[in-house]
Amino acid sequence: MDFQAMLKAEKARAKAESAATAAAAAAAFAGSQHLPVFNDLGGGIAICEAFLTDAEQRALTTSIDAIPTGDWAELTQRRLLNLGGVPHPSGSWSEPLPPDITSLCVARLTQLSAFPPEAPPDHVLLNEYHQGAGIDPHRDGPLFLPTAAIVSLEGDAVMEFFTEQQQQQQTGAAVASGSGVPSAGDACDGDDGALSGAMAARHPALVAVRSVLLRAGSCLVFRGEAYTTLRHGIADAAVDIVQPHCANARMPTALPAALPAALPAALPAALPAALHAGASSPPVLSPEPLPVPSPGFAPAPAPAVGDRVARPPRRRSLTLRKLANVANAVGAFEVLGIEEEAERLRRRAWWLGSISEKPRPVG
Ligand SMILES: O=C(O)CCC(=O)C(=O)O
Repeated sequence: MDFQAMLKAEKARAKAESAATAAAAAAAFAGSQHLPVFNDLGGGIAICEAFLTDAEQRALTTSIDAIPTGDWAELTQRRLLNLGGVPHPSGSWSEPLPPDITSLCVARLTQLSAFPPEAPPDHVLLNEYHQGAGIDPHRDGPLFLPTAAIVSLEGDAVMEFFTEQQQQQQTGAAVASGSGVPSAGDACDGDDGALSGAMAARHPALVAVRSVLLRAGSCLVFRGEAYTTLRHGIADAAVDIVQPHCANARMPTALPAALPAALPAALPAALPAALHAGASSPPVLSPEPLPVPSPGFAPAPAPAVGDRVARPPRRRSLTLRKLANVANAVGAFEVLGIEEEAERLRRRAWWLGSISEKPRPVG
């Protein structure tokens, strides 16, 4: 019996089944009267708590599982996969996105006005974290237009947005000492706080100004200065503790009303109008559970400040963006010539070298 062939056939069957689920879900979504909503968290940051149903998350997980291992870039904390091509400063080489990501994520993001229909995201960075691993504070940079959407799969984590101390003092909207908003290192710590302390020591000039709990199935969008000026990152932690500056947490009645001022005043509320629906002065801390849009898209209850949220054994996220400059659009089934393939590999090697996290040592 040829077990390799059986395994391959089983993977292909599972992939076809999840693609069919994704297509059916996308069709149902397109015809739905009750769409999920993005909640504006202020400062160019918004979250859709229930962007994907459980069945849609499972469908995406199955198709990600079917991706050959060799395509991934193995780093110390996580592994990464470019879908949609290789970003590069002298022009990216784009490729079509997998159909289930297009139908479940890209179409939905434009339908919910997170991206304009004429400029949908065309690139996905797939992150897969080892348990308790995070990602250092960083900016996504100019290879993409300044809007990012992060879809979380398989478990929860807290994302922090950071400013530099000096910049924060200049805007006059600093997180005042004693305001209750912790520094970068306190923002989401593990069981004993030691890990977050290590993060603070590595980045003494950064201060966390806002955090967002990313639940499995949610989609975070940030744009404008939240993309170009702030850094974002996830602490290494077994457990996240929801802090007072967590923008999608319930506000305990005892908290001072001044907390929303934590984000620098200069940040524009730059999200498209649809993301601002009903929020002329967007609430930063939501006192009520978030609205329930439709069956299948019911978000989990909003976390409360102080809640402990365990990280999953493995967390995946899809970062969807639009490439700023495409030099070569490679077709889905196009076979590259030797020279072209060598150039694609050179660009991929550059991309790999541009990631600050080190590749995992071989062996
Ligand atoms: O995994 C996440 O939620 C964050 C990913 C991220 O920051 C990135 O891809 O730039």
